[in-house]
Amino acid sequence: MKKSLLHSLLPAAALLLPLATVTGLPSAAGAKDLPPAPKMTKAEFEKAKGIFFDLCAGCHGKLRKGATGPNIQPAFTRKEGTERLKQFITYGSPAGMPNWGESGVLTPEEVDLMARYVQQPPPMPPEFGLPEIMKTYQLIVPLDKRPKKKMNSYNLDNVFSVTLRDIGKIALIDGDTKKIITTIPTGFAVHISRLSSSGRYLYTIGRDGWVNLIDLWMKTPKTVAKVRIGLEARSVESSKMKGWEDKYAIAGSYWPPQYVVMDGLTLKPLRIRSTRGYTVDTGVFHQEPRVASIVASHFHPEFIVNVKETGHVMMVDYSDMPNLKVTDIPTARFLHDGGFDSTGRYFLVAANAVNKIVVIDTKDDKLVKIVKTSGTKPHPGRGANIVHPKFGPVWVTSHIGSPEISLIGTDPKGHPQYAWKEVQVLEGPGGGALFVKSHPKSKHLYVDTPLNPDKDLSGGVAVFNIADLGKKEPEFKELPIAKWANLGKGQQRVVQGEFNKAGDEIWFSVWNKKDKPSAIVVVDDKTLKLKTVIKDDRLRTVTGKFNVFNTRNDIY
Ligand code: DHE
Repeated sequence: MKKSLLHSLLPAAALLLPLATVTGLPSAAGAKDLPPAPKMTKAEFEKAKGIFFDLCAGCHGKLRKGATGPNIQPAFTRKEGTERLKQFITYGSPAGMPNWGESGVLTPEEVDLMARYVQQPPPMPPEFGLPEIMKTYQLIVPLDKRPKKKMNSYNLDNVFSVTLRDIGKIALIDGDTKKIITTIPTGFAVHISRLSSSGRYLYTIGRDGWVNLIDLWMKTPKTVAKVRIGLEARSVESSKMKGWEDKYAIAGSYWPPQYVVMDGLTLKPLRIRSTRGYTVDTGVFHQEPRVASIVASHFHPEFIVNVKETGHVMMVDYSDMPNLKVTDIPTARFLHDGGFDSTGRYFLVAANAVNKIVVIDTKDDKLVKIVKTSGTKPHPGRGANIVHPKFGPVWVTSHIGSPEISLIGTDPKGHPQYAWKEVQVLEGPGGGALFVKSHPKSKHLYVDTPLNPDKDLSGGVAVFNIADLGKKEPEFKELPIAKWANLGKGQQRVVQGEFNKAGDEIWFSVWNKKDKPSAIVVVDDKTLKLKTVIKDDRLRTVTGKFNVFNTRNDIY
């Protein structure tokens, strides 16, 4: 199948918006001569503030200065006016703004509310430092009360931690039997799960900043410690360097902009650091440089902390906790998500608003290259590592705002002529792509498009045969994942493929609204046929899935 451009699928209303709004470039001048903010009652303002936190702050920032999404401070929004903002909120945009109204997430009244809210000055959220964090800290099961050996018979390396986004839980699913082991209450809208290096402990981070530490050795795994490290967060990681396995954990927050290093076995906060500072290019002070992805180095006792709005990559050395050393690598602004190359030495992270991939050498602690991609807003998740028939080992990213899939050479020794270059651009099914996935044993590259407004595209997955990538215009096959799940009416979004430990099956979430069950579709990687659908009333708003073995070993 050939690509169908996202632009041709969008309602005219979204395309009528000024280019600047769609691309995220500021279009408005100063605040003077602006129309006044539309009226809102106090109750309306409070309701809208909650919706903004749940749906909008992630892309636009709490202070609305923009990152993945454009600046929507009153200087810009009041120029657009309520009616145009309503169209935008209803239909979304080609640059990745979801169609909140059209997809039924927001009612027409809520769309109107939000259009008026974003024209009011943004409220300043409170700080949340160590005293506030310590008040939330709970060591539920101390170390000496935990099992001395594994108390269950699960094949832990093939367990999946599954985000049940809007019900504030995760589900642990046995990858061998496909049965739910248990569901565990966590922070609201867990964003990711990460594993300790040994595979015994699971860390989750809620959008509301709660970190849960779950002991997988218990008869039925449960939370043994928890702490709230900020008011809004997306990332958590555990130390992976040899000799430091399971020793420390780190979590970064969007608000306040800070990261907290914790004891890996108890979550006791040890150090807290602000990320407020200056942008790498313009040198302007930023009040809200949010912590995006965090990974753990395999070469040094370091966490790699990516600061979004200012574009700094911080190599946080945890070997001497009282004298925490940080190597600051200036890169490009709006760092978001990323992952390692197949050797685990190079970390590739998307500076998504400027269409760039930043490559960090975690052995030499240096910036290697900043690679421009051909698409709009690269969004790799952790990316996918495949061996290309011509270019050798490459790392892959999809794009939120356009159909291009970029392949970047990652083998400076074996294929130096291709290293750190965009060596190929594949035409995917459309924009709205979030995650690519492969596995060292797989012959396929999978690309989802959950944010595409077209129901078939948001409900399907494109698969490229890696052997075909040497051809002139490689074509992809589309798998109708949402149809296979057969969840009934509505626009379900198929999101984030995740392989099992053996690398012979890939799981996709079919993300439904909260009042209806979601499902997980398991595909046989060899035949690309449906293997099974995991359905259960407990599976609500299923999004991310994290296989224990692949996550703890950075296999993707
Ligand atoms: Fe994510 C990873 C931030 C929206 C599902 N997401 C990440 C990471 C960041 C991030 C910083 C990398 C964490 C790391 O590796 O340490 N995500 C954001 C946002 O700011 C954004 C754009 C808006 C928001 O309000 O949160 C956003 N993300 C979403 C979703 O809407 C998704 C699809 C559903 C959901 O659960 O919220 C979603 N994000 C994910 C998933 C990962 C992720 C599943 C991990 C992918 C992986 O394979 O590691």
